Amino acid sequence: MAGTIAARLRRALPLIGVVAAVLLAAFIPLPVPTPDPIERTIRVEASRFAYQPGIIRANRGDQITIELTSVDVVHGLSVDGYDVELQVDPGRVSSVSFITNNEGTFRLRCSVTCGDMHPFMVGKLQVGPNTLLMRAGFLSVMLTAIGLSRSTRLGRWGK
Ligand SMILES: [Cu+2]
Repeated sequence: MAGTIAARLRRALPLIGVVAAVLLAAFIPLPVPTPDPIERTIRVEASRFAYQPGIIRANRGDQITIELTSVDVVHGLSVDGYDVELQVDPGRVSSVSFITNNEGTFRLRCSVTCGDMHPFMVGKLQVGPNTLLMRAGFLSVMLTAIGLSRSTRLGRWGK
């Protein structure tokens, strides 16, 4: 009886290892060097119906100043997840400063109805390092290690 339980456990062991590796990869705090916060000014040009640049990248804790200009009609800019909202007349500059405290990807939206495609006038604010790729790499290393340890163990039993 005890033998069958042990055998079952032994068979389940690789699966437990894989599950543990996936959980580790998903939640382990990675030794990502956190860059010192900096101040940066980004000039964003609004036109119907896009922002240029469309993606603003920052690290957590940076002080961002967005200088918004418009080349055609009145546009706005608000950032999901942040208390940021500004409007700009064509040919003028409006600016707003804020600290990127929230990590993740946030949508920029035009807050002034500026034409047919206005709802599609969006951009992105990306805050923080992208650790997804590093986590995937870590996971594949772990799985390879589990696979190797398993095959060497089987080899030993074979003798
Ligand atoms: Cu607009």
